[in-house]
Amino acid sequence: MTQAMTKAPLTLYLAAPRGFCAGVDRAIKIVEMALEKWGAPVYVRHEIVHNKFVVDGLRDKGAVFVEELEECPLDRPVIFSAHGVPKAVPAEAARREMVYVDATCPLVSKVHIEAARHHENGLQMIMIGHEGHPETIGTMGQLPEGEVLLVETVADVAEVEVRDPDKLAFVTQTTLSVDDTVDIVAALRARFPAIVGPHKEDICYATTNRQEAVKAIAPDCDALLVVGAPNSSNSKRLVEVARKAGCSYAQLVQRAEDIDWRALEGIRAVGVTAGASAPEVLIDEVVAAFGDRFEMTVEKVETAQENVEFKVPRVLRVPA
Ligand code: 10D
Ligand code: SF4
Repeated sequence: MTQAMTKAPLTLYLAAPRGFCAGVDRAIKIVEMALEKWGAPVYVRHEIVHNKFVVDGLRDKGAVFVEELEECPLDRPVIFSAHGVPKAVPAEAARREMVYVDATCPLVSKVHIEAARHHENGLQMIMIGHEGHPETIGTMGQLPEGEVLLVETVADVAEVEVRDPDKLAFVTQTTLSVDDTVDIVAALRARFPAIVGPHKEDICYATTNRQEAVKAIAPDCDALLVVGAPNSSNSKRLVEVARKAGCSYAQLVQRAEDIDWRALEGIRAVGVTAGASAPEVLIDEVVAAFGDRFEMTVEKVETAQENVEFKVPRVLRVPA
């Protein structure tokens, strides 16, 4: 006689906002519209956003992903990723007379402009960001080599050697942990009382909202999964935020196949969210995988509503 398997009950807290932000949405549209306008291949410098599923989908449509401008032929359009590029990159594309479209998120470009303005006003720049991340490279690359000092931690603030403590300004990466950044900014202001900067930091609305939503669900979750890629800064921060907010088992998963079901045995409540570069279909896939294994009740927990939209560059809005 076969025994009917009964599924264990599970509450799945679905965080909102989660997933795509306005900058990611715009960047993907830029590649799609460029393919429509110019046909394939269209080159993209760096992953347009940090998500393999998105990148693979665009590659299937004719996008070619490269890391350096030098890898692009002169006679095909090139798109710069949402994370931003050093000033030298569009300058070189223009020198080579290439057609290029900048998909840098307008909220990242805003930080570029801030950095340039402070520099013109004679202030030395400090950037709070993660070393080697393309956004950090892009923002630091708005000013001449060596002009921007990078700090990653409170400990770095104590070490940083500045030209003149009275002539300083700071900017930040847009995808940092809000809480960690409060401490770093406080350390900067304590050591350099004259430092000029944004009111708080340059973390964007999408990063802030996704972290807030995670904080709202994490204390009630036995486990929390963040749909996102291992190279996605904002997604990795969501895992850290979940752990700090009281959910010790918080993991990044790219897709349902990455879920470690053995580690989830016996859980009663799981949280699901997604980084700003993770498409909703992947979140649906993860939720459905829980539905297959548990008697699942989904509870949406919404801590903010978003209605931000960015236009694509004009060149793509006019016919070829
Ligand atoms: O690594 P990341 O969080 O900066 O980038 P991702 O592509 O995952 O998400 C979009 C965020 C951007 C483009 C930086 F603001
Ligand atoms: Fe723009 Fe923020 Fe999205 Fe980055 S995470 S692309 S800054 S909206």
